[in-house]
Amino acid sequence: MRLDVVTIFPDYLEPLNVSLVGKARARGQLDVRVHDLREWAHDKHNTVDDTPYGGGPGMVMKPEPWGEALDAVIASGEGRPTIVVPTPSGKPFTQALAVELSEKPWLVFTPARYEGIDRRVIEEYGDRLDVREVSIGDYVLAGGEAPVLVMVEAIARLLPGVLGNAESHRDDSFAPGAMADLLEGPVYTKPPQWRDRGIPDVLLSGHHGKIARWRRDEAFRRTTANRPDLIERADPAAFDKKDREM
Ligand code: 6GU
Repeated sequence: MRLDVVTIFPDYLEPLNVSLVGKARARGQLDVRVHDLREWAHDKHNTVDDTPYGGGPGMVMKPEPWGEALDAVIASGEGRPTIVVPTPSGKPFTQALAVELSEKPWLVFTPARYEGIDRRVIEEYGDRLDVREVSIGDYVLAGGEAPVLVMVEAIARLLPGVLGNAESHRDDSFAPGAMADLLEGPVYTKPPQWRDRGIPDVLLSGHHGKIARWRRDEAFRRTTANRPDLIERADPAAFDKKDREM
C-alpha cells in the first residue's frame, strides 16, 4: 500500500518511522511519503492560510497550495488514490472504515491546521476521486496530524503480513465474529503471584471451553460498564441466557 501525507508539519509524522508502521515500511509493505505543503506556496512567506470570507475567528487554508500539492502527488502515481481529509466535522473513523481503507492500494491524507481547508478543494477532488472526510472522535484537536497517525496505525496493522500472526486481529474489540460488539476483557501473564495478587483459577484449569466462557463473560461485563451503547446497539441474537442474567 502507498500512503502520502501532505502537511505543514512534516516532523509531526516522524512516528511513522517507528514501531509497527516503521517496520512495515522497512519491509516494503508500506510506501509512505510525507510532503511539506509549503513547497507549493509561492509567496515570500510561503503563506498557506488567510482570513475567512464572511468573517469570524481563525484562519482558513488557501486552496491554491492544496490544489498544486494534490495535483503533484496524484500525478506521481498510477491510478487514482482515495483522499482522506481529517476533520472533526467528518464521518466517524471506525474499525469498519479502517478495514475498508486497508483494502485500497493508495491513500492520500490531507491534515489541516487552522479552521480547515477552503471547501472548494474538497469539492474539486470529490468530483474526480473518492474523498472521505473523517473524524477520530468527538473532541477538537489543533490539527489533523495526530488523527493521521491514529488512522495509519489502525490501517497498517490490518495489512497482510504486518502483524506477527493473522490471528492477532481475530479477537480485536470491534472485529467482526463471535465476540462482535464486545470489548476485550482483562489479560494476565507470569508471574502467577504478584504483590499478593493471583490470577483467575479458570485460566490455569486447561479447560478451553470454560476459559472461552469466562473470557466472554468478562468481555460482556466490561462492555456493560464502559460502553453500554454497544450493548444497546448489538444484535440480541449475539447474547445468550447467561449474558442476560449478568
Ligand atoms: Cl480528524 N481533526 C481535528 N482537528 N480534530 C479532530 C479530529 C480531526 N477528529 C476528532 N477531532
